Amino acid sequence: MTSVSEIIEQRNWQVVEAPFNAGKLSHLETIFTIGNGFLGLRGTFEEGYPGEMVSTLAHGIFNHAEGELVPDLVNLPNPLAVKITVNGVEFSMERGKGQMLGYRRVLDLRTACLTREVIWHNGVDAIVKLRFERFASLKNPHLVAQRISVRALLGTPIIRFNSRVDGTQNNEGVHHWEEMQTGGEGDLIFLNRVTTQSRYRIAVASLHQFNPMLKAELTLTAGQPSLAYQTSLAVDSEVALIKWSAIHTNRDSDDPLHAAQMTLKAAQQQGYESSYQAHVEEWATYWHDSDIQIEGDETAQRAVRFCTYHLLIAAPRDDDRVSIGAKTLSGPGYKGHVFWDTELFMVPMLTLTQPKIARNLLMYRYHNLEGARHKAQKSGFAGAMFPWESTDTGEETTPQWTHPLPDGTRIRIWTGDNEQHISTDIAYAVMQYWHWTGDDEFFLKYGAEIVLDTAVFWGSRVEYNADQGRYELTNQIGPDEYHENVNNSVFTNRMTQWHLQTAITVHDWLLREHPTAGAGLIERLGINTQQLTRWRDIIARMYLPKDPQTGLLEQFEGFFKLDRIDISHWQPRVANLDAVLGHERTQEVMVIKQADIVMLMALLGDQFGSRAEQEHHWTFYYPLVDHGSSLSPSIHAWIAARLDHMADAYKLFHYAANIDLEDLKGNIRDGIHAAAAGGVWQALVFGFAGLNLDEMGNLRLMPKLPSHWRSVRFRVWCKGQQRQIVIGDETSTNP
Ligand code: IFM
Repeated sequence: MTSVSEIIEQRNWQVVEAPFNAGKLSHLETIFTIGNGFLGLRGTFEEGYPGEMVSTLAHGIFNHAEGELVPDLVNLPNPLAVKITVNGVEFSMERGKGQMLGYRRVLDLRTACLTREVIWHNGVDAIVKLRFERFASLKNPHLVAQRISVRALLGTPIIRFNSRVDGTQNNEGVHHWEEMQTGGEGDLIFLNRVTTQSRYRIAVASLHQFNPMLKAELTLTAGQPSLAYQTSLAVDSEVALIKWSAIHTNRDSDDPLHAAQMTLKAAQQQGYESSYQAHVEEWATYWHDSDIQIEGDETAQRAVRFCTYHLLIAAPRDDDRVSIGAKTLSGPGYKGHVFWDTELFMVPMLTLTQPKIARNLLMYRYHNLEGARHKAQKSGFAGAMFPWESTDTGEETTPQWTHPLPDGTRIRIWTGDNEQHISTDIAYAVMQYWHWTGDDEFFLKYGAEIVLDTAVFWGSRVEYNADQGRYELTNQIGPDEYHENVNNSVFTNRMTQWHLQTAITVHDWLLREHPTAGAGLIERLGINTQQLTRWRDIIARMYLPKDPQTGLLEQFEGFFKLDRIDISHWQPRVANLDAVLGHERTQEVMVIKQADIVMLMALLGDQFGSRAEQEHHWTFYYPLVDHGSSLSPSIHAWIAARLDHMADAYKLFHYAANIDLEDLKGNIRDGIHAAAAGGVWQALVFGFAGLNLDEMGNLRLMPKLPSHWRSVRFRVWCKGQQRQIVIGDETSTNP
């Protein structure tokens, strides 16, 4: 018999939809995405519905279609498509097409397996139970497996399966493919394609199995190869289709089609159960390292696991030339582009729980240094200036304009030009990775170069104001993107100061610990005594606007002169305040999009200032924030916990953790808010648990748990050792 605690434990690993919710189709497609760090498949249904957003994405496959402003992460052919007819009536959950007698869909986070069970009357002469199961193998990331069974509950129906590789998909109307081959033979169908501009080649192939095998009917329509199978069922008997699909690209193989065929052959030989077991075992190791257990709060427990799941399915395990886009591989939002979201929100969780993956993500930036150098050079600067939005080349890929508004006008997007703090965000993530892992090999060969060459950029970017005798940064966008092209954003100026200080430390470490390699790198980057002197001067005389009366840092020059408005006046609402107030008015008021000065507090901790100074800034800035970005609540939760504002901390944490499960931003159809997911982990670990690594490399805990939480447990890697953290009755950190 299953005990209550086992039932609760199972429930805490599951996201369930029951009954069917046709009105939340695209919300749930995002939620029910499966993936394995190589590819992501949205949770669309096998049979297809109007209004669905079918999406199969693989890291790194970008294409810049003619006439488009920027590249897209390309929507690949859909391998999941299977239509089923029962005595000639096509299975559908739409109203009026047969009758649904039961429905339950479950995403099991522990096994990363999506199942759906439907009891369906075909409206004429049969009732069947359909069961759909799918997983994207974590053992072999090129493999997707589906098992679809149909059991006759009433009648003796003829069941027909029509399985396709569906190449009709595009990116919201933008086409990226040239067809090379639509093919099939026996129980195999495939598509072989190439992207129009980037020339990535890709093969998607599916192999079908029944036991005993059924006769296959092959149809080769261009871009949509299909196989049909038919059988009749006696009452209470069942037929099951196993559909194996393989996706390979020329990023992983010279001959993607051949590689796909080999993957399918191996899967078939291994068999479904064994493949599934191998996948589940791999997930068990993932969860062993990355799970956080919360006792006393089921909602938080499930939401935190949901966030962790979505980060893990998007995290590239075997590829260090790709990174995680702001919407992971779960939808078309931001066209798959990579932002600061990755380094400041997602990488920290991976650095501490999956350091090899964190390293891969940082290597992506290393490999793209040439693009960053090119961007700096084009803008008249030295060193490396990373793009605000990044794809596969390291070149800037932020669009310069929005799509036309209803009145036909378009708004200029300035982030690609002026949100330059991204370079420091990346350097910060490199330093944090090095600090926690002690991975000197990475740092010496790659990390130091990122930190130093981005410092070279800042050295050339910072402007000297001779009248004031200080260094400044004009025309910037800080994290508060409501206020564009401002002068002396405190976040950017202070982080630049941190960056240059860090670069000097790195410079000295290189010469001390690795004199030959270090001197070689320093010379190659053109860093000389004169430059170091300038860096020191910038550190000493960087302008941080501050009100001398109140002692408050001014978010940027002029911020305190803006109109003060009471943002609670517009509550409750889902729309961001800039949409309510309009772009122009937003520039004139003291409303903050997301953690800005508060983000600085999170990144710098005690270096920001004393506890009293932090409290002073929190009191002023917290009421001004609109959380217009999903990145904001988790960072505020972290700082609220550190400052003992526990009610606010929990409220913000809860909001961040449920942002996608409850579609709190109203745009989940575009994909998962991955930064929020990573921020939730940080709010819990750095905020509630107060985990820190001191200067001597010792782990420190300063727990401040929500009062109804009985305990929290998690593991972190620190300098090559895994440590278990238990906070609760007996708080401890065990090796
Ligand atoms: O990077 C963020 C940005 O800071 C706020 N708007 C959304 C972007 C992608 O998540």
